Amino acid sequence: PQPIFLSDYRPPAYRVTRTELTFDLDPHATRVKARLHIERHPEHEAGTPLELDGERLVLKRIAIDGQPLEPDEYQVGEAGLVVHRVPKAFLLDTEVEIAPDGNTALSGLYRSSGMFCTQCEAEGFRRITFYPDRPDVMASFSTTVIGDAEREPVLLSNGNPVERGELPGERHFVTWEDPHPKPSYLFALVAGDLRKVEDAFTTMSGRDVTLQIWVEEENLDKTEHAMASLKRAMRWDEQTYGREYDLDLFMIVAVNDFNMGAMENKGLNIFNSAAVLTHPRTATDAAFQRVEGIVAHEYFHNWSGNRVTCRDWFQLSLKEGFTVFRDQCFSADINSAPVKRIEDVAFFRTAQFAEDAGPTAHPVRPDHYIEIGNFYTLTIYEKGAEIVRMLSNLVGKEAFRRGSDLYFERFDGQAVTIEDFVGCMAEASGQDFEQFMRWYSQAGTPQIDAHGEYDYANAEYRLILRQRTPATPGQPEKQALHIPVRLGLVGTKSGRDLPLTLEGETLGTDTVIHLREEEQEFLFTEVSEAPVPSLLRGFSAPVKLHFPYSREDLAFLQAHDTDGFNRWDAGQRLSLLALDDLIAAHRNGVEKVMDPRVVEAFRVLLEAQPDDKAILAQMLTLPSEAYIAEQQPLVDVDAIHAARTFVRQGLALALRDDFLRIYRENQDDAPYAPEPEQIARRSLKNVALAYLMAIEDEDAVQLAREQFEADHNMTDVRHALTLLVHSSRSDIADPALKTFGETWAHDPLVMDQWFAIQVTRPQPDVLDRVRFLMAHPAFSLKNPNKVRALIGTFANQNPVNFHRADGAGYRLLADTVIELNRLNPEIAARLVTPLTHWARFDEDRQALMKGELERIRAEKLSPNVYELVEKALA
Ligand code: B3K
Ligand code: ZN
Repeated sequence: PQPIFLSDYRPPAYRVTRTELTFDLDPHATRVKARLHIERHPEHEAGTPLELDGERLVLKRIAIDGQPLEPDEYQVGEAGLVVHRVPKAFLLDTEVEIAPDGNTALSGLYRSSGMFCTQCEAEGFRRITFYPDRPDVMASFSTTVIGDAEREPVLLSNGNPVERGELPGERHFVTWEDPHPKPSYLFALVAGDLRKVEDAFTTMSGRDVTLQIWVEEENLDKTEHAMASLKRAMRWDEQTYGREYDLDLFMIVAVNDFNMGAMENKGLNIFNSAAVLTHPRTATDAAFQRVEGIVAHEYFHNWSGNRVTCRDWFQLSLKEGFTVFRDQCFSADINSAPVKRIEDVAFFRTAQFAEDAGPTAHPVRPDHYIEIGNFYTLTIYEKGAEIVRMLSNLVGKEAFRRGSDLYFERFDGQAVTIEDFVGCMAEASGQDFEQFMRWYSQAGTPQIDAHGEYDYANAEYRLILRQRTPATPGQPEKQALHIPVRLGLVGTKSGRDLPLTLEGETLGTDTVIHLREEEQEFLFTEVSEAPVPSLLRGFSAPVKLHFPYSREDLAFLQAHDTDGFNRWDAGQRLSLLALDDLIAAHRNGVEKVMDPRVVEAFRVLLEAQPDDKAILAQMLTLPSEAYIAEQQPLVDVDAIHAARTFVRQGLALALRDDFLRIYRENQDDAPYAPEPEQIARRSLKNVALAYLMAIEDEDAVQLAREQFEADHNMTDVRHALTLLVHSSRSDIADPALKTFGETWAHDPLVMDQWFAIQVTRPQPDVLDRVRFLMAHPAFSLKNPNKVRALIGTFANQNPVNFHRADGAGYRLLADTVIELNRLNPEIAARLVTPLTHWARFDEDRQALMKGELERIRAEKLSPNVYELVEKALA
């Protein structure tokens, strides 16, 4: 496979203005007729051949303006179709045959639980018909779907239904018309025996929109939350961005087999059932919140992605970074903003930083790729969102809104670039983003080394910031970025934010300084008392910040910082320092000693009256093993696990009564609701229970058992079951696990949780359990959710067992990747990721991990897996 380069971009020679499709559905042999209205772009000369993408299509008929083509007038290859000579403007008719049943890659038209469905982004449409399958070709679509009246009573596609009728042989059809020009990646079709839940929404200009969620019959009771979330998202986009929905109908369909979370097809969003279905008994609080966020995300794409789309796939972050930013702000607005920020950043610093530090590190706008399917990454999505967030903070709320209005108006119906977006922000604010654009082209996590000095005599505080971005593959040298650093100076005497004066300018108590050079000094004057700086408030830039804080400084900030995010972060930093010592002690075989300052900091937290329980729950949560690993020069999974367990146990022993009290105070029998207040109580209560279970306190074991048996809601049940299964109390855990598995054998989404709970067990017997569960009747390698729940969870969330010294964890993963490479390359490529981080481990493990990568490389690989393995072994 050869890479594709951004610098090779050329506008299409031919555009399609209108696309008329007819699907005659059949599981093994679906016929697709396409009539394309095609025009040559005036800049291209007559005689330019027409090139269409197409994969795995059997061509049955081809005609231009009604004239069938002779065999020497065109050529069909592995990647598509070339017609040597075509007129300036013409109608192209093709008919192809495809086999949805054999489509295990879940890209193009495939079958899931007996229904037909599609996934076209990024390049799946070429598996449906011959087409210029690129986002800068936008056409209006008419789609006629013909299906079996009994097997497929419901026939859906994009837009509005305009005609339906009966056909001979128990067949029927529906014709859909989508007036909004769209690229092929937004095409969708669904056909099957589905039921709907319907609601209505009146837009801000008074238009009535019908909302439908289509599911299998047994899931009809799991749609309420998604529908409520959709309506909230529609209103929010009107109020926050002035964006209104633009069709009479908006549909969501839940499918069981789906490579990603969901897809924003015009008017017909297709969702992984895991990203849309919820019920208090089957879904956790986290799942409710995830559904809310994804429903909103896909809906927001209707403007940021569909009405204005990407010129080419290098611009993917144009729609994804912006839309993630939009969904983050939405969730922050309707839940707790600081908690949302903490959760997002905790995830970002763990997972995106790891991506940046590995062999697949790439810029938010990559300049080349082999397989675009590999670029739906944390960098494109989450780092892209952080960049949009910085832009929004730099220009301010109002200019950002003016800029986004300008963007949506100017580029409506067009396929554009990241420059177009940033250009609108520049125009709306009058600011210059030339240096800022480096955020899009430069890969890697920038690091800031900071230090400060207080000059008592002159009442001055001198802050020195130095930035450097480590080399990443293909980018040895880095340039200085424009990094906005939001900060305050917290007076050590008063415990208050001090007024800031910088170069004679008074700036309030919280301000942003702009680091643009490699090194810069900021001199704050009239600083009346010695401060501790609170830096990078709210995580104002996606960087690693090093500052030589003492543990006393951190405890102080944790108690006094006015920025909720930095209060949390100070606690994390304090825990990390203590964990560092314990990791070293473990490695050196020295006795571990608990840092009393950590215990003290936790005691203060537990004994204060919390004003926000959700934040308190976050503050009481230690950095994850993965995040601790991120901080280490060389990852020692066993030492990290031992150290973290030691701190958890130390805290539980020292603060047992507080944890018990917190648990009891936050128990709640009220009927379940996924509301911030209830969620906060549950998370606080469950954090407390987890600490007590770390020492297997007898009271706690009983509480966990009762919580499981009370069966009040899935959040509590799953948490209790997890704690029991992860403990040594198999006398209680085993029967509970059995009950749970039997109760929910009929519900695939709950069974996913049942798998995940078991494979995260830290005990060394878990690998056998993984193998055993892979043979369980509820498991299937063909279902991405199952693969993620069992294999993905094991490899990513059970470091001590995945990184077993004998390499058995690696072998299991590689075996699975090899099998999946044939079935579903996109999922196989995602799964291989943990092995690509081999450089972070000791030599023995490195050798084992590379050995497995080489074993994978020896296979006949899909471009997806090939690209990752090549990069990892380069
Ligand atoms: N745009 C889709 C991504 C689908 C990618 C499949 N390879 C989901 C989303 O970001 O909303
Ligand atoms: Zn998206």
